Amino acid sequence: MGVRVAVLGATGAVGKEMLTILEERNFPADAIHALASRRSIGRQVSYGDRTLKCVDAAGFDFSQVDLVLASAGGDISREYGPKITASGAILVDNSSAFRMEPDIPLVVPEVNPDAVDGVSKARIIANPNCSTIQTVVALKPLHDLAGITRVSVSTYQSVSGAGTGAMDELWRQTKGRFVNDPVEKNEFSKQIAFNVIPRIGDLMPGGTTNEEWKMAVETKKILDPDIRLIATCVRVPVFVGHGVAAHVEFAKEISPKLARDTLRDAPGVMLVDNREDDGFVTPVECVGEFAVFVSRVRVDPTVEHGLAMWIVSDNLRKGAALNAVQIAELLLERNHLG
Ligand code: A2P
Ligand code: 11C
Repeated sequence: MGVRVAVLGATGAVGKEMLTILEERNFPADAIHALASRRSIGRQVSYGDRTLKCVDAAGFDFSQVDLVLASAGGDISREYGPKITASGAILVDNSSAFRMEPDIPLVVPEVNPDAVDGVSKARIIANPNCSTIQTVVALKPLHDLAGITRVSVSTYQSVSGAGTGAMDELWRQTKGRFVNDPVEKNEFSKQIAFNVIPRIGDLMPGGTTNEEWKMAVETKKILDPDIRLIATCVRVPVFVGHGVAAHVEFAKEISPKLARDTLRDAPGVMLVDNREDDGFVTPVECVGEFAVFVSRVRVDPTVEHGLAMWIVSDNLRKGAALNAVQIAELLLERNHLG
């Protein structure tokens, strides 16, 4: 039996990828609806070779669908979540609105697939933050092997993580530099073209940003509550693809060779670590790919059992839309849909 699906935020950077990936992976959709704001009524979005006309989410009857994949921001998810679940549909939500709710599973299928069975409580599954997803996919097999105790990450996050408006801002500022236009800032508080910004999300008391906080608490919820993680999250002038430099401490000895051999076979991971000048993956090379790429695995000699590595992935795909579609596939496999 097929599933009736709606994508909420279908005109957005992630929503468009959700539609593309549902089609690419032959998700058995009996019907598919593209929902956005009233601004987008009638706008066409691609679903494989077909085009769908967007409808206003506000007027949509959610009892027509079994599953909603949402990526329209936290406020919209909070507004529509109760309506969606009350109508009987399951919500897979890409925003941060519900991630830390105890009754709502936060799922990365390669890491904690069994958590999807918790969907019966609230009928919502939360999709984690993009930089968290790629980090835990790479860490999980190493944690199983040698017990991770602490992680320190610096992220290099592309502007698409902040949506279509942010991509447009990088483009405009970059172009503007060559024709001497003044720098206009709407999406980012500082210039992003030819610059890097060590602030993603709002600053919290104590000086951490909420993006950094999310990486720490989401990693605990998905992978292991005992793992301590400190992050510095940085926006870089890249359109798509997040990089993460991770320094990982283990309870037990783990050699780079064993780590590489393990990562080579790990689900969702592509090891590209050739120990030559170009033997690593950069963000532009992972655009459009499904995998989390791991490169530059090496000893961290400053701690007793430590490894350093570089982790990169398409933030719109594995970091968002692909992970959401994989959750939908899991829900289907485990008879939670239909
Ligand atoms: P719209 O294009 O109609 O504004 P991005 O993350 O790329 O910025 O995309 C945000 C997505 O969220 C878009 O699809 C946008 O639709 C959607 N969205 C924003 N506000 C609303 C709303 N009030 N109701 C439904 N969808 C919304
Ligand atoms: C970024 N990681 O790159 C953010 C986007 O909690 O889902 C995703 C924010 C979130 O800006």
